[in-house]
Amino acid sequence: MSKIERTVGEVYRDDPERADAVVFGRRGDVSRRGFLGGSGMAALSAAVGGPIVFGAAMPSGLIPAALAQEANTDPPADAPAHKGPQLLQYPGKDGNLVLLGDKPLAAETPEQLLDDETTPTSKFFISNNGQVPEATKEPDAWKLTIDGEVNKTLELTLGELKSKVRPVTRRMVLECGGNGRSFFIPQARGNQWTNGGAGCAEWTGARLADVIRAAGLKPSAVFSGHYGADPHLSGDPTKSALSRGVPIKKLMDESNLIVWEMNGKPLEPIHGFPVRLIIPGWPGSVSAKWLTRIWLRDKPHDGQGMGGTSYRLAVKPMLPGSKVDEKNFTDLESMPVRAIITKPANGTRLGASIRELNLRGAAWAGDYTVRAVDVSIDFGASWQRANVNQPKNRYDWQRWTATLKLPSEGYYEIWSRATDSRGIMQPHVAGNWNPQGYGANPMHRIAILVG
Ligand SMILES: Nc1nc2c(c(=O)[nH]1)N[C@H]1C(S)=C(S)[C@@H](COP(=O)(O)O)O[C@H]1N2
Ligand SMILES: [Mo]
Repeated sequence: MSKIERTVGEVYRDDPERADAVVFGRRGDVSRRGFLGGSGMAALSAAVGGPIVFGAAMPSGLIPAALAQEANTDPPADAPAHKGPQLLQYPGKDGNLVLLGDKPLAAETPEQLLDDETTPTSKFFISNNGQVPEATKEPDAWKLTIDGEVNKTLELTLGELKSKVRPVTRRMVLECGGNGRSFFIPQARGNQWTNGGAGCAEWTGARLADVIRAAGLKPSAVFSGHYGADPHLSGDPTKSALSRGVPIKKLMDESNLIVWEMNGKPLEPIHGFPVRLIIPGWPGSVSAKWLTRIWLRDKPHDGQGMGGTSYRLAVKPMLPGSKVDEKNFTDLESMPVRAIITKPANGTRLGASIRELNLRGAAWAGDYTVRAVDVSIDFGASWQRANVNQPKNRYDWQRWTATLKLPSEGYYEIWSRATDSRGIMQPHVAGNWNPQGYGANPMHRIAILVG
């Protein structure tokens, strides 16, 4: 590595604003800043490993994708000093999930591992708020309670539930409410998910609405509260690790399932064995694992993870770090639209003669569908429409493909952005900052080097 290469790369990591000023022009001289030229281009090209083919279109303020990951994310405090993320070693996982947190356990799937139509369990992300409960030896004896604003409390075992219903299988996205959090500047509190706090698996179980109807929903029921068997991190038995819920309209959605199989096999212990909820489209935290109870309530649920700034967005924009006014917050409901490039991987190097790039990815949009995915090879100066598949069933993700021409050797950034069925599109950068970092869905960018 040449001296300048190290310098610019390091500066981008340590002080992106200064790096931007160095590369794009003198700080303060706003009129001269904007696009990359001359010496800035040379320095940046050296840092990213090759000439930036569409450098003339590169806007200032943009941390190159080749340098962005390190610039944005702090590794866990006890991560080894070497470069690169810490990988999770866990039974049933393939050793390539990125560890984001230890206690409680959280690990994400790098975008390039979300390249399967159906996400294998071995690659599926993990998000916990408490301890992992010990796996029961008698799954069919597991007790479920439906109580509160119902005509009669329903207590049944998983064995009874399985024998009473015709199981339904659906391929549906499960996505952590904090997915995309690492893209907030300044950094928001919590696990620093990139785009990999999501996966799309085949879930098998009973329709939740049928079970609730069997208990008889009273007109006074307005909200649910979900409980799992995982102990609080502190071990305090009077506290729950997580207990969230949804309004009745969402609860009774026919896509919601009480699930005992994932990808055709009994749930893995870490994914909620023997039984969990899947309430697709909304923050994953409403899909309680190790499910023990659904409490029908006559007011919005106030369990662990409800209220305050948890899983909530600011209604009016707030200044990062400013005092929180709880009245300015509302629950995050449908997850925002997102497209990811799953092939090639960020940082892929191609042979010097390659002039065509086949892209593949996935897109999803909470309660909505994806109307379009666009890709750009020139920092958003022009866009090309991708081919987007239909979902297999509601809440399935939509796989997409596109082919781009590469005019010459050099460094490229490929950007992808999706638009949902309402016409809402992913923004360039994470907007609407909030203290716990929900709702970040900026376009996905990958760096590609040809030659
Ligand atoms: N009982 C219980 N259920 C839970 C959680 C938890 O901590 N405890 N985490 C939730 C969160 S925040 C998410 S994103 C999803 C993640 O599901 P997974 O770990 O199976 O991928 O589970 C949800 N269900
Ligand atoms: Mo989550």
